Amino acid sequence: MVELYYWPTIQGRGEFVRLALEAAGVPYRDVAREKNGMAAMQAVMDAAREQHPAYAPPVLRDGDLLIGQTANILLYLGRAHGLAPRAEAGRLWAHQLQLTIADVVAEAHDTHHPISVSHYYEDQKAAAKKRARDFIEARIPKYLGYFERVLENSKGANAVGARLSYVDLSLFQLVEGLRYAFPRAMARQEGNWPRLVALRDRVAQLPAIAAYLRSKRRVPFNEDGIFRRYPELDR
Ligand SMILES: N[C@@H](CCC(=O)N[C@@H](CS)C(=O)NCC(=O)O)C(=O)O
Repeated sequence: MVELYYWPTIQGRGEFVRLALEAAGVPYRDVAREKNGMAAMQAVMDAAREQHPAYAPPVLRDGDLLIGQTANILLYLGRAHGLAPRAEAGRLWAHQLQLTIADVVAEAHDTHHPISVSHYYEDQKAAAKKRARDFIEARIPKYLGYFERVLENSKGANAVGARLSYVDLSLFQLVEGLRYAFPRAMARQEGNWPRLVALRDRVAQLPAIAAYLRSKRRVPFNEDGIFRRYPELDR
């Protein structure tokens, strides 16, 4: 069975992988959430033991393959489980969009950790306020406006090609995360991205995803993850 290794108490970047596994109906173990799971994750992260060690979770093991980097894991799952176009141009386009999602996810994270991941939020609050203000005013509209245009240009209702892909699932998660972290800013801006919001709604209603979102397998958003609700950072 496929094994996902990711921090057990947050959605984080692991959530993009969980959504793909759930949508494709792939049986998987969310190993770090099991008993003694953190020790198992530590062992996988031990570079000395693995031929292709990962720098940071999420990590996916499928048979002999150990794969790190969220977008890389999705590249693999997309091909293996029909969640991406098969032709090279479409496959690369999906990967390109996923890497852009990774960029905005990193910026969303940096709103609460603008100075360093190694320091507490409380020790970088002033910088966080500045960073969050710019993220809300300049970066969210630039990124989400881009994804809106991608949806406008795509032939179907999905981001890439006629069928659902991991990019659609990730765009759902991006909108969910930004809504959680910045509810006021998103409420103010969402009217600018009707296709993106419609895509978010369609993904939420996919039977496999709706069932997952209702289940205990979906970790709730919280203030340890990437998308954190700090009202002082919202506008
Ligand atoms: N670019 C990587 C980033 C991985 C990453 O930053 N993982 C975080 C959790 S979401 C982590 O555990 N980082 C530990 C570290 O950077 O030292 C990806 O998309 O998978």
